[in-house]
Amino acid sequence: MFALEPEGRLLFAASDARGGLALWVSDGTETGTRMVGDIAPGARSSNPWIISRSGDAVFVGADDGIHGFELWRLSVRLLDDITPPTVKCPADVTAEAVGSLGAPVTYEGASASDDLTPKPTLAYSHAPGSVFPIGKTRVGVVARDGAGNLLLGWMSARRRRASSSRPRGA
Ligand SMILES: [Ca+2]
Repeated sequence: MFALEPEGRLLFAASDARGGLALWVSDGTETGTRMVGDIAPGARSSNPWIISRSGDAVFVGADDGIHGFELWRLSVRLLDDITPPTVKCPADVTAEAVGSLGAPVTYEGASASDDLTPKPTLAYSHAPGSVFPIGKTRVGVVARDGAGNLLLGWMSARRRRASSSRPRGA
């Protein structure tokens, strides 16, 4: 256990079926007690070990299940951030194929904003400029803030056959 003063929070390792042994924070209330991120996703345990604090940073040793036991840095300011970013997806895009194959579709990227992270990161299931097959493709957009809160948004890109390749009536 590790007391955060003057914030009046307690950091500790706890285990539940959903997150394995993970890092938790509590302000002493039920609603204020929750897992901090999930360093080792799913039920895998990250076995966190709280080392020290320096200013806004808390240093934690933890195993994400991929890279072994490593040092992680948490922002105390971001511990209170449980609100995911909002994401604004561009309008659906329709582009014309060249011939019968798919072709790159360029679209304006999404934008995200967050209550505490100035620039949330954005990741796409199909990046702008990817080759899309003919037909409608759903594009997932994930916005992530500095505290690891995620929001998934969707947009669509439709690639239709080039008009000159459409079969004409006999
Ligand atoms: Ca946030």
